[in-house]
Amino acid sequence: MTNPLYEEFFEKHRFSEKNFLFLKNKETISYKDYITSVERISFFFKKLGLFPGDRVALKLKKTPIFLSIYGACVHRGLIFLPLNDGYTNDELLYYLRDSESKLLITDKETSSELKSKKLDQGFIIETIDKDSFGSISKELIKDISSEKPVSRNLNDIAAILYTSGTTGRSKGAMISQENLLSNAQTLTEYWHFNSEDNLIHALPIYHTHGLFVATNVILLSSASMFFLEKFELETVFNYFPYSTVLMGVPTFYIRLLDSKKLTKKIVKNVRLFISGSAPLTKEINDYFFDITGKRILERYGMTETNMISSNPYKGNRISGTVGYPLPGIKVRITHQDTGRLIEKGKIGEIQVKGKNVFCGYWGMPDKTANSFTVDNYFKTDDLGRFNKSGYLEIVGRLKDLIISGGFNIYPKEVEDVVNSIKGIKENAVIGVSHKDLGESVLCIIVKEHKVLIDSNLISEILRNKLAKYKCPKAFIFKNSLPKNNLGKILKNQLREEYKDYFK
Ligand code: MLC
Ligand code: AMP
Repeated sequence: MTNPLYEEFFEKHRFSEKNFLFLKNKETISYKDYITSVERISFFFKKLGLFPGDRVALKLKKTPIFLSIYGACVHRGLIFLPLNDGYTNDELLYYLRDSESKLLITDKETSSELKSKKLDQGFIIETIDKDSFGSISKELIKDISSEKPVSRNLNDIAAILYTSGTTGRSKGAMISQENLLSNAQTLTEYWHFNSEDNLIHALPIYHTHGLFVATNVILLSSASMFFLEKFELETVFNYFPYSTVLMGVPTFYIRLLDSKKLTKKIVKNVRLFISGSAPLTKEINDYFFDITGKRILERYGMTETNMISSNPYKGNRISGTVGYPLPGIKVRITHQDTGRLIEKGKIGEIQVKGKNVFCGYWGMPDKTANSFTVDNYFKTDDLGRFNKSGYLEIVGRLKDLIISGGFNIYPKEVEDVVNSIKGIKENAVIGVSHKDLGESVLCIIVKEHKVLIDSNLISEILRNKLAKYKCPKAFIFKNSLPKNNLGKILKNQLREEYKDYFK
């Protein structure tokens, strides 16, 4: 019986007294205790009647038990399906129904709300609170004899991560054991992770960055993490002297640079600063280097592909680029209309092939087929080029997507909700440059004639339907929107007109 992911990430730590997590309240969790909780939860899943391949959805705050549930799913061959804890019930129910999840693990508040509205049909609910109390916690104190992990092979699906689409419904990216294992092995080696490392983990753990890039690399290299509930500037500064690596989105670095506490001395022990999920400007990267003497390593990835490229660990890290394709991963640039390969240096769509690339969208064979070329390259919808030294530069996106503080927001999803509000004739949602978040969401609205509706009311309606990070930070009312001859809204014109709005 084998289960490659369980063996590489979890099983080997079974007897290790080493600290896996350092928590803010000064508590620590050893690898051994972590694996015990993983196996107890796995046993609980068995008692619930779950079978390999069943989907287990999580909508929980960031706590250590989240990571135990991840391990338990791998142990039991279940498909791990983490969700943003800020999702509204509408959003949550879409994911549960689309994935046909058998189990939802959430906080008591969400559970009571779903039950009281009779929305808990078709799945079991178990609870965990912020303080790790709830129906699952009881299982953690039970003494159970350990069981062997369920047999799995590298092609089996280990997780589904939902990613929104420019059009239509959100898609569940099916990620196999091989996708996760191969990428973690590559990154561990490329970024020189070892058991002496202490990573500051301040990212959310429902996205590939905080979950798979950060956590898997730590598990594989038997290193430790300072496990923060979220990015808190002061706590991060307190941890710097004891840390060796920080992984973050550009907003982390923008906020660090805003503080006078950032000095060469405080980051003396940090061997590596990594940035990804959104573009890191050359200015921020160079300024960080001026202040700290350390060059941030920028890398590029996607939910569907895990990590694709990285600046080198040794050698020149070039700001404004995302480095070389990672070992074993093929990256090519093709003409965005014809799909033909184009000359080096020219801009086109970035396409990717390798063991890192996901297995398709859950229940969407047509969308899956459309996302791959005939020779099996994944079409990223990102625009880029290779510079003369072979470094990849991302220069734009074919998809209408806003990346705010590392979170992806699809304008179409927000526009549809705004349009559904009575009294609104039409609207356009655009991303506008923002000092802290990189880009932020602006909504330009045309109201029906003589309708009394203001931004407070619209904002309130949106907050009931969409996670907060998707909600526009400002609304502008106009008499009309600029359009071309075919009636398509000219978003570029709007982006240009409002480019300084958040400055
Ligand atoms: C929080 N808010 C945001 C936001 N984060 N709004 C827009 N964009 C964001 N990124 C909202 C909250 O809902 C809240 O609204 C208000 O802003 C303040 O919330 P907060 O909790 O205090 O925010 P803060 O802690 O400041 O969070 C900002 C952040 C965080 C940048 C630290 O968003 C973050 O950790 N982002 C990382 C995202 C990430 O991991 N992406 C990886 C995706 S994977 P209100 O109304 O209540 O005030 C991927 C692939 C790859 O992209 O390559 O990695
Ligand atoms: P997601 O769908 O949340 O996984 O987001 C993936 C997208 O984030 C990619 O397709 C890119 O558009 C963007 N992205 C990730 N890393 C970088 C980076 N270093 N620079 C620019 N964009 C990035």
